[in-house]
Amino acid sequence: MKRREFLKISTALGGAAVLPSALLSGCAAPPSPPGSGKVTTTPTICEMCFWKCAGFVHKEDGEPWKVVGNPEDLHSHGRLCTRGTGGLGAFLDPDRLKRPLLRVEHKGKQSFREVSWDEALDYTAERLKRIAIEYGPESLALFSQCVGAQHFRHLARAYGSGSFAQPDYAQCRAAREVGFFLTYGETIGGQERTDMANSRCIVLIGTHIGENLHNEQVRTFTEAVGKGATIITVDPRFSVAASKSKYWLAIRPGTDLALLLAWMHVLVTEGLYDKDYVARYALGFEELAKHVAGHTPEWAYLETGIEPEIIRRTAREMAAQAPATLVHPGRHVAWYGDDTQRVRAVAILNALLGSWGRKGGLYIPEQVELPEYPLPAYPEPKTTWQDAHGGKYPFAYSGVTNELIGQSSGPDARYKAWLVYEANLPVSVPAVTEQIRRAAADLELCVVVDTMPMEVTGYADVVLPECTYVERHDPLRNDPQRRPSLALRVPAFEPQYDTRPGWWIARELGLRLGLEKWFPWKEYREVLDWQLQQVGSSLAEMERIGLKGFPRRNAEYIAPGEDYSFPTPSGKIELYSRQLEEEGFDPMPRYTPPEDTPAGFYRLIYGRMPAHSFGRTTNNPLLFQVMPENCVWVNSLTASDWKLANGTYVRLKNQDGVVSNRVRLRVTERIGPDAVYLVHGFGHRTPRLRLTDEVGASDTELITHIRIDPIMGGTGMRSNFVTFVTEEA
Ligand SMILES: Nc1nc2c(c(=O)[nH]1)N[C@H]1C(S)=C(S)[C@@H](COP(=O)(O)OP(=O)(O)OC[C@H]3O[C@@H](n4cnc5c(=O)[nH]c(N)nc54)[C@H](O)[C@@H]3O)O[C@H]1N2
Ligand SMILES: Nc1nc2c(c(=O)[nH]1)N[C@H]1C(S)=C(S)[C@@H](COP(=O)(O)OP(=O)(O)OC[C@H]3O[C@@H](n4cnc5c(=O)[nH]c(N)nc54)[C@H](O)[C@@H]3O)O[C@H]1N2
Ligand code: SF4
Ligand SMILES: [Mo]
Repeated sequence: MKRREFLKISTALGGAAVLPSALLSGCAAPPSPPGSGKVTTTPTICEMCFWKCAGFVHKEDGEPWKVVGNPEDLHSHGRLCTRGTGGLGAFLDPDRLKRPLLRVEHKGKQSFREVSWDEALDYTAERLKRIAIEYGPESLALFSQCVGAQHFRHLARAYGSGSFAQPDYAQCRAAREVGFFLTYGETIGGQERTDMANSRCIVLIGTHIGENLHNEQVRTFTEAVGKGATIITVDPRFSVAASKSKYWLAIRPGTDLALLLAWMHVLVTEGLYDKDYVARYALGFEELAKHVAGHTPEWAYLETGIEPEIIRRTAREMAAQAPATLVHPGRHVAWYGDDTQRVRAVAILNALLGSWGRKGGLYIPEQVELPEYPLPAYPEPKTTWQDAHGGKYPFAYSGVTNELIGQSSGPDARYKAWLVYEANLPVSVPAVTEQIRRAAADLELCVVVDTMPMEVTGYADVVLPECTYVERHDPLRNDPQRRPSLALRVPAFEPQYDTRPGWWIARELGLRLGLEKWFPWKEYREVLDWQLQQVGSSLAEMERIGLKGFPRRNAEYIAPGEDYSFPTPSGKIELYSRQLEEEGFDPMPRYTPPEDTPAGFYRLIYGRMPAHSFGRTTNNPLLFQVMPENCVWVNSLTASDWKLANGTYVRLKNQDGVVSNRVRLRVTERIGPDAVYLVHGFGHRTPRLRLTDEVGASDTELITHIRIDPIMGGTGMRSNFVTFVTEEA
């Protein structure tokens, strides 16, 4: 076959685009009130985002009815968000992948052919075997996310690969984890250990809770607001959280570190920090005091645009409520390329307030001690993702997507095969369009396991359609949290069409690759039951209750005056980081101003909205109805300069000349005149997503410039500027 062309899965393969009438609001009234038939409930874990709420799928007379939260679950507190409630839309989406697809070439033209599972799996395994012989198993790169990623990580490790990467590392929260790890010896974790329900003061830096809709985060934030906590929101945009705040600090984008240093300056110079906590637990206070001495609020004003008096007043409010003051660690922190240092400043500020390990600050989470199913050790790969980094990013704890993608083409390509599970790389990893194209042309094999015909499938040789989360078993959820618990996902429905669960796909590939000793079980249920038996439960019990709580072993807070050791090299909170210094980085967070905005351009910022998760839900027929397109937020002064009217369509053009799809204008005072805002996840370009193809603008396409964090490889994505193209829009 000639070089791999980007293929859009054609509509012809998919069948008619008829939505089940029950999904269309206002259509045929149900024959009887919901719930009056025979109702069955099955435990599930929501897969509509990464938060993993436990819940139940309700069927009525065998038909899908609704998904609800499990009241025992701290992630959800019994309530699912908009997207979780729309979860059945993923199951019912008529545009789902339905059968395995194989890239074929006929008379020089490439297309996908529907094939049997045997043909797709035999083909994949045969290629993988050849690749292992010719290039070594290390030449396989795995991109995978979410709960089901474990099945494919297991397969890849048994095969002999050691190269793993995922967009929720470099494009998401990794700088936060590294920043906190360097300071406290522990990360924040996928389920933030924030004790907001008990906070009396919460500081949100960027993080836009309420639009960013992780259930427990929203619930505990709301509880704090309800109890009258002081909320301080730092955001160039008047976010939903800003609207609940006593202080909205409309910061100049990219200058947050200046504000953080000035806050520390106030706490230190006014003696408002927690002296006992710092003396007892922290190392490097003297150096910190020296470092922040020059960072006065007056200095920060020139950088941030926030008045010195407001900086002082907010610092004093934080101190007044400490240690029940939480400076929220944020989540998506891949902003400006100095993100580990900015997050380090957040970590240090929390230490000055004495809030780590304290009620109302950051509590100490625990998880269940759950044994792994006994299996032989994996082969030791000769090279791993660390070699792909080539000595860069010394504090990385996972592969950086961009590096692995970049090393998948050309004569010296490190990677010859890709296995992609639940990651839409062309949409989730900005600024690599060309590298993805080159990789796709050069790879010996590209396998994509997905539920939808997303952009990433266009680069595949083989597309393996996974059934949706309500049709499968998956690994037990065992997240570190306030009260340890295990949660289970079991299928509520048989896999529809010719789709299969991830565990089955991984196992079938494993058997064909001669890796049967790593797959001694027939059904994943056996693994789940074995694990549950070890902790005094069983699959039968969990199939009934869905979630089981376990007692904590240790306290969730550090007691006042407790002799407590932190898992850092010094055993202390490292305000001054020798670890960074030894690798040649600034031991204290040092501020560098952002670049100037070119004349006639506006900084592109982006974020979330409650109805959607990234690009994965925009075609969901239920959620599409809630929010069918995104719009671009533009300040009214900017709009009047450009003579742009609210509600009309424009295109955005970035500093490199890339032009977006048409996108509707939202003229508003809620954003300053120096930036524009887009909700991420729209602007799909794949006709097989029939509701959402070409609808709205893609922030990813406009993010052609990234700033890489030298400490851990995070890809700062907020150094892009756009202007308006108004003709024919
Ligand atoms: N509904 C919904 N909820 C989600 C998700 C989803 O897809 N949909 N995704 C989840 C995931 S994985 C993540 S990582 C989180 C992401 O959610 P967050 O961690 O909250 O994301 P951020 O990028 O921190 O926040 C975006 C906000 O930052 C502001 N901002 C832009 N530039 C700057 C700046 O220079 N300084 C400051 N202070 N603020 C700035 C924007 O105006 C916007 O309000 O959301 C999670 N929750
Ligand atoms: N431009 C830009 N880029 C970003 C962000 C941004 O705000 N702007 N946010 C970043 C952040 S914070 C994150 S966490 C990442 C998220 O990155 P991704 O997780 O890659 O984002 P999604 O668009 O949700 O893509 C998930 C893919 O999984 C598929 N999928 C959904 N459910 C299943 C399933 O059950 N099984 C299988 N096999 N596949 C499934 C979807 O169809 C889709 O192809 O993106 C990052 N990239
Ligand atoms: S926060 Fe919403 S989408 Fe995410 S897991 Fe929970 S219910 Fe599902
Ligand atoms: Mo994320």
